[in-house]
Amino acid sequence: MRSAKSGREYDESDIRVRPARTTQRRSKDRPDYSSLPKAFIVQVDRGRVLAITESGETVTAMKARELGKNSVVVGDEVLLDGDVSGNEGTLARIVNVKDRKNSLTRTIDDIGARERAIVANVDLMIIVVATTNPTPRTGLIDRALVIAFDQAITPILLITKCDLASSKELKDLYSPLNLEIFETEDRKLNSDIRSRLDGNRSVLIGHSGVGKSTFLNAIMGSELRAIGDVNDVTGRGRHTSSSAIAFALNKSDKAGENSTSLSPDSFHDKSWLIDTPGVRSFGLRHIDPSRVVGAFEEFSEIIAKCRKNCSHNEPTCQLNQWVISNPKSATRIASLRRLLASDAAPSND
Ligand SMILES: Nc1nc2c(ncn2[C@@H]2O[C@H](COP(=O)(O)OP(=O)(O)OP(=O)(O)O)[C@@H](O)[C@H]2O)c(=O)[nH]1
Ligand SMILES: [Mg+2]
Ligand SMILES: [Zn+2]
Repeated sequence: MRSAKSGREYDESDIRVRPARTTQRRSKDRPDYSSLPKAFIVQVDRGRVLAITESGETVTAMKARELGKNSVVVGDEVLLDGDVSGNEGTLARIVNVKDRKNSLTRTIDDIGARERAIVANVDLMIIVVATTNPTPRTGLIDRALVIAFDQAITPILLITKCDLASSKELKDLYSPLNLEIFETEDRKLNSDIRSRLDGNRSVLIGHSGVGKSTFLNAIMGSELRAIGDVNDVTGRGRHTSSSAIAFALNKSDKAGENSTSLSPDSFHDKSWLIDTPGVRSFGLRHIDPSRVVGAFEEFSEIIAKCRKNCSHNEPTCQLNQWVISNPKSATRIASLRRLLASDAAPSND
């Protein structure tokens, strides 16, 4: 920047010379990766990583040590070194992970102190909830919505097992939100949501046993993923799927031709559907309370009338009046208050 007080006027040489020196120094530290092949991560299973290259090869890869633990997740775009032929017995090396546009993390312990990324770079988050078996738990849905809002992922609600019980309660609760809701019955494919997947990278999220893998199989028209039953005693799923995996989709008007292979022509142009293991909870640590409130957009007009710095859980909070005349929103308001009060620590609700 030019300063009137400086001893002399700056000229072009000041601009050119200094940056050139730093660039030179930097390129010595950082290897030039520009010619390395790009790839898309489709599976990470106990250290074994599968990637798809731009030319459509499925490659087994390992992470370069300097990338660190848990540095590569499904949905990551990476650069590969070494043997990228995809031939039997070959191993490529992941040397660089592109900055993520977003990611989803889940808690991996009971107190929620530890979180681990499970997927990255997604456009749609399909929050899967069953009408029954397992019993719907709205706490998880609300947490997922907060994360979707925070990470700029479009959320969609998919209500499964509508053949077993009515979806009315769930729909009443979530239809005031600006949220697309789809239903499936008796494990059958829902063609509306199928076309919604076109052009997107979508991830299925939900408790164990809600039917994520069943839905993926219906979409793919093939039993690609193992399906588990729901335990009669606990009413919970059995954590059948143990790792996340991405499948390439054809356009919905060519859905019948979905290939069961993992190899698309180019990963950039493909629609992807990612199945994940059932989550116990999502941590909301690192999410600012104002972002939590932002995810409850159906209350934004009411909350705008609250006093400045309202905790939204105090006598003058505008939500208190609102809930009296809108009793149906009581569950969501309670959920918002729980999330704010818990300082966004996870729970198993
Ligand atoms: N009646 C009925 N059962 C369903 C439906 N969708 C899934 N199921 C059953 O629900 C059970 C669990 O399905 P999965 O697809 O394994 O559930 P998941 O969400 O992948 O579970 P995890 O992999 O453990 O996270 C299976 O017995 C399915 O057959 C449905 O629409 N109706
Ligand atoms: Mg599953
Ligand atoms: Zn308030």
